Amino acid sequence: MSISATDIKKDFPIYQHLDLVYLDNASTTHKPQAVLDAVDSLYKNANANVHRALYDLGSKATDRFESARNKVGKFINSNQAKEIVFTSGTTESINLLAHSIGSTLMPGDEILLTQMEHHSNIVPWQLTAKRTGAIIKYIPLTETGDLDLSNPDLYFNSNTKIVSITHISNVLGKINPIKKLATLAHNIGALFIVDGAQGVPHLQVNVQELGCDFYAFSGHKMLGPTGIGILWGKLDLLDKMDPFMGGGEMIDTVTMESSTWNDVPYKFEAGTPNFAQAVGLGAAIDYLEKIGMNEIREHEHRLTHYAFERLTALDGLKIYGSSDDRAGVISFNINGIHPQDLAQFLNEDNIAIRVGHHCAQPLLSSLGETSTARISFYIYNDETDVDKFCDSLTNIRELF
Ligand code: C6P
Repeated sequence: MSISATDIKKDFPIYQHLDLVYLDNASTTHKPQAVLDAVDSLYKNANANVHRALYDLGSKATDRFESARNKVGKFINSNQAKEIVFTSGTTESINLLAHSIGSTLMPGDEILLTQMEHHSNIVPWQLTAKRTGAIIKYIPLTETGDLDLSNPDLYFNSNTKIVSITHISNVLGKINPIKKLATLAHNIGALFIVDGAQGVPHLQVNVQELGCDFYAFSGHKMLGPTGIGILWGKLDLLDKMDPFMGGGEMIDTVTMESSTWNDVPYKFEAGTPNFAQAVGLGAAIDYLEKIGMNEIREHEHRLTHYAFERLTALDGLKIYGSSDDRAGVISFNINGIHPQDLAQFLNEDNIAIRVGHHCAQPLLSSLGETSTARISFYIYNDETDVDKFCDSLTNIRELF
């Protein structure tokens, strides 16, 4: 069944009191009442520290927290719930990997990234490279904004130990060929990590079918609360890894001299976890599953196609990247209008878009830009939003 954005908007309190055209979903998404209720109910009815409190409230909180872990595991088809590590977001998930598997690298080992990565999938590896003497290489892009895989031997070689690539570019919206990249990485014995910040919210992700070793994503980009994210990893790999942070719950024993570690996933969850936010993420997954991830993909695909048609009809407007293999993200510039000015004028019409470098400066440099405007869709957007946005663009252009 196709999605009715008008009906969906009724589930989101923000649309009840704001007349808003929100086109900044790659940045963060709004929350349906069901997610707000789940967090509220946790605090009202089951608030106690998880895995520590030996009284009824503690059991209730732990049950809800672990049930959220189960839901996340099923949602991405993890083998077992233990493979789901709660973090604060994609950024922390990738830092965990860069710290933990990064510390096994030797001078001259190679880390392979791409030119379309978000800073969260560049900077942690730069810190690792600085610590270990490893070298970072980048797969470049073609003119259409796709990864240039015409000569993979240039990048995938026997020195490559880690390959870490975004599922979907947050600037170009390009959906990368993850299965193919996983095979290229595994053929040379490298670990394969996917930055799924823009993937899980918009596609039916099946980590086993994708063939990756690790997959990282954030709750707030998929209707969930801020402060909660996921690192999924294959159990045997997680088992072998050292912890990232030290503190409560991640240990088995502690003496004054040394410590031993708790089992996965707790080994990676030092301190009190964001359990209320995890429960909120569980509710977000329930909400998304009720709609259906394939329906969501279909809805965004149709909307993106429509926006492409309307935008390409405007003179002087340049869209970055071709329309093929694209999720609901479009970056563009208009001749003679700085993106910052554009955002301000659109804001006067209650239209929210993101402008700037989108935390992807190397990508922007490769496009020859320092800033672009970007629109990105989710389930509550429809053609009316695109029309209001394009009409406003046309008016702004006339002003300039
Ligand atoms: N991109 C955007 O407007 P966090 O902040 O940890 O939830 O996600 C980081 C991140 C990692 N990878 C990709 C591909 C991303 O798009 C993001 C977040 C937002 O594009 C905020 S900069």
